[in-house]
Amino acid sequence: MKSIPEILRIVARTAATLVVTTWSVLAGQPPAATTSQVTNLTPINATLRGLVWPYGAETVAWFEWGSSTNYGNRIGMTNAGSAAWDGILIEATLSNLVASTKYHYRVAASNVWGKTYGANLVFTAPFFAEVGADLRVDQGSGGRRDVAGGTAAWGDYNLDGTLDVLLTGNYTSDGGYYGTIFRNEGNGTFASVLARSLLSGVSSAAWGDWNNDGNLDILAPALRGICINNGLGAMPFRNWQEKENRNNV
Ligand SMILES: [Ca+2]
Ligand SMILES: [Ca+2]
Repeated sequence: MKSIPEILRIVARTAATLVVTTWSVLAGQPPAATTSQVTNLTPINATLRGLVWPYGAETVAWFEWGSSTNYGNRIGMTNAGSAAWDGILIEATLSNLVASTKYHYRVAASNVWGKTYGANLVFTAPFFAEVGADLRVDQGSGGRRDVAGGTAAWGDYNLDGTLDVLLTGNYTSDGGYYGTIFRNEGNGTFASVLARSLLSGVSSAAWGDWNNDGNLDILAPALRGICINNGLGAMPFRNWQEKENRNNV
């Protein structure tokens, strides 16, 4: 639909006053487009955002992106409608980015009157992203407790392809000893899998498959031995053995 390129001015007179009311009526023109900052930025993903004003004519919008202002890629082709005055939010998510790499992008929009590009913006895919994992101990009604003074080690104890966390230390609230495994749920969260603490004292700890059965075991000096992983699933500690270190392990 083409718009009408003119300004209407309506004049009315009452007995006492002269009233002038002005309506601006859309002139046929290309859309407006403003590139916005990316959101949900991780080492491999980023959500591109932009605002598009169709100015009353059917408009399509998309993003152009790449490692330079030559862009070279398009994503998110979207029908932005034909709103007269409202800005339309356009989003598209990039994936398979390369960490620590700088990217350029801009939003683009086109209608029957022409094409418009938003400003070029840049972002850098970070090396690391905060996943918000909470590795404190859930004490139920007592809330979560912080741990300090120990160690943390990665290891895939349940062989599901995601690294789990072995965490030791002491509670900052009362100094009590702490040691447990957090299972990596694969969605940015971790679940504590031990019914009780591994430790009877503050200790360093490390994973290692001491008996070569394919299951990672735990070495922690405070255990006075090795905690053997029998590979029995989600609550392994109940079925693990604490192997005393008396020169016969
Ligand atoms: Ca795992
Ligand atoms: Ca083992």
